[in-house]
Amino acid sequence: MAMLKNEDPEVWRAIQEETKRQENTIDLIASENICSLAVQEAQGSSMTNKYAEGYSGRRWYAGCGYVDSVETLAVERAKQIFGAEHANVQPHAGSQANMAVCFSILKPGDRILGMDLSHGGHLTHGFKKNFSGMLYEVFHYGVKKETGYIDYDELRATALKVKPKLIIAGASAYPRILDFPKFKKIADEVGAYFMADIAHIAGLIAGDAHPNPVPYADFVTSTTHKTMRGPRGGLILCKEKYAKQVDSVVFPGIQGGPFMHAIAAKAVAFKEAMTDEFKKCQQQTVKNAQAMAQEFLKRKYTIVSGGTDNHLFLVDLRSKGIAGKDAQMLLETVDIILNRNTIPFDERGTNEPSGIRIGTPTVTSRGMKENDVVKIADCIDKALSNPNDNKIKEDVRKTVKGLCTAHPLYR
Ligand code: DSN
Repeated sequence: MAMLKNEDPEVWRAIQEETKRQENTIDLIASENICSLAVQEAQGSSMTNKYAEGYSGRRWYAGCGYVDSVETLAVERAKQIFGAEHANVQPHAGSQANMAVCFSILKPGDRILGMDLSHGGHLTHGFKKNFSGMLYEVFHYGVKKETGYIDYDELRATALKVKPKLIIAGASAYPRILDFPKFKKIADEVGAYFMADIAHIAGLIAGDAHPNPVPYADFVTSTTHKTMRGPRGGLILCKEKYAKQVDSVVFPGIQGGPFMHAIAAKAVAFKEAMTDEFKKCQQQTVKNAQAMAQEFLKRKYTIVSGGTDNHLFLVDLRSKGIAGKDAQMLLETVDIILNRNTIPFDERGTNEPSGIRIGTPTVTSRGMKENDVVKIADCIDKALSNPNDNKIKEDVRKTVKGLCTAHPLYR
């Protein structure tokens, strides 16, 4: 970054420090990951200069030959990975992908049924301060109190009662397999569209570590930067019969010029996602989450639903006498980065929730295995159990440093 260093040392320094922070901390934020330097090179390329409103071969501007070729690569690779009939790689992020699908099939006031935010759902699945909650009449389903698994009976009963026009599967904090055939069956029964938001689990699906909703869902939306390990961005997959309406909502409906540098980076990430290395990493991500959840169970922590099938799990800290936010802040002091999270039926509310969310995509991308993540669980347990013991916290910091040094960000 010699040019940047010379021209804008303040920004250059902040970027250096951020890279160092990432190198020297254990990142357990379930929605984060480390994209390759090849992805970052594509993202930081001359394609950021190009306006390309429209789609490959049908642009409003001249000079689009090369950006056309990368968008075509990204589209074809996305279709191949997920077995989809149509892909739109232009959404700037997951929220725009969800907005585009909603705008393509719903009118204001229509009913939608999505997972409750406080049970693990996403803002764009009907939160009242999000476009989805403002424009549509929202109904929610959640998990069973006793098991932590989605209550499909309740979901079906609600669907039969309210007859939503759209049913959304997908979550930001749900540790279990999503039963896409079951969602589809309920959607068919009530004549609803079925959308699967796979933002969190797209990489797992690409790596055969979670079932694929594409054969069942009318629309599949995603981000490209979580388990998918690409640049920050969004993606829509759908049946061919919806292609035109989805494309015309993305552009010109809700977006202008696509971010061609990001689309180039998506193409690179999709190529990487077809490798054996990527698949192994996704499967290891799940094994690591399971090993870590098991370790917490051994240490008498409460894990929502008793474990995990995917890349994340939720620790209910109520029995440990520490709030989620305090745990998050305390762990940051020992270089472990994660986020507080509501647990289902949380009495403390969303601002001061009772749990933490732990995800293994980043540590797995760094090459960590079960024995490493068990050490991380030990570090977390030690820090949470001894919040005022500086000696123990110093030991934890040393262990974290050792793990980070042994597993550099880029290998
Ligand atoms: N904010 C993301 C997450 O952390 O899960 C979801 O978009």
